Amino acid sequence: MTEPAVIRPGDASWPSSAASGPFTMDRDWLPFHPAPRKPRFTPPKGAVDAHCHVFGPGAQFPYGPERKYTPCDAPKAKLWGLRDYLGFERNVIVQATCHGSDNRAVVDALREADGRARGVATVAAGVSDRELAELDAAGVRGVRFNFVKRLVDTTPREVLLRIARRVAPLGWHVVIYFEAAELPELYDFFASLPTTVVVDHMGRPDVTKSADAPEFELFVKLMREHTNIWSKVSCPDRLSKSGPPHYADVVPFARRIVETFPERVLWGTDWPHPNLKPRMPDDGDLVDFIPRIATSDALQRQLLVDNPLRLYWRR
Ligand code: 0GY
Repeated sequence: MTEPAVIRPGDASWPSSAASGPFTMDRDWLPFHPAPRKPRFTPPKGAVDAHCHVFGPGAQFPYGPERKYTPCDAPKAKLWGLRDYLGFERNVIVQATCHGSDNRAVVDALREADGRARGVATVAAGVSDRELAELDAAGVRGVRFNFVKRLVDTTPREVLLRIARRVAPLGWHVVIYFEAAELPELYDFFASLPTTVVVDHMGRPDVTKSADAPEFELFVKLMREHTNIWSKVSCPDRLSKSGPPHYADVVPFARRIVETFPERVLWGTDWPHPNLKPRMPDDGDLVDFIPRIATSDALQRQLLVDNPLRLYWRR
């Protein structure tokens, strides 16, 4: 039986079916929400979910030997279904660490997306010009550098800088993922990157501190002093201690970034929400977070349409 090209929440085959192929999903893995609700907020026409992933399916696109977790499968058909269900038109698919630097699952999704998706890859130091050209042709527009120790082994900074210099002539950007406590140490390295730089999830602030406290001030300073640095105002579900459905404690942080740097912010669902505990978010709640952090039509349009189109769909 061939799989339908789009599987939506509410369809019988929407709920997760663990990991296929020779893989066993981690015992404590939480699959994505089995029945997300429809959001109340309607995204503007052309809206982009600029941070999401595909996992496998493992039987077709094996999880990488260097991975730190084995997830449930989260195939492209379900990503397209979620996109439609939540009211979005496009996706930016970010290579997840469970696939290492084997970008085949992302590339396959991009090729099927008919121009409605772009990608962010993970590449090894020895990546060839031909591989980069193939990724570019598929719709990849950036590479991700991950500094979160539970997700990846460390890559030396000179290697990362070399990769950044290789992709800069393609017009690609660098996505960086790190914990707020690491920012003082990484600040100068980030400032030295020769491309546009996009920070995942506002640099993961500790939201039990104030959005005006020194820790988040340092992140705001990084963005203020380096106009090539953007931020995703994503993942309230990862950052919040107050929790769903409103994620109230994350609002001051995200709102500050949206209002201070309206032309350099992106938003994404982070579906299928890797490693999230103790509960999966309802993706409808995540979409309803948007009007709390981007409080006017103009800000919402910049966040969801203008900015991602400028960064990912210039060509
Ligand atoms: C995210 C967050 C996480 C995982 C990954 O590539 C990944 O495995 O990014 C995480 O565990 O915090 O942005 O998807």
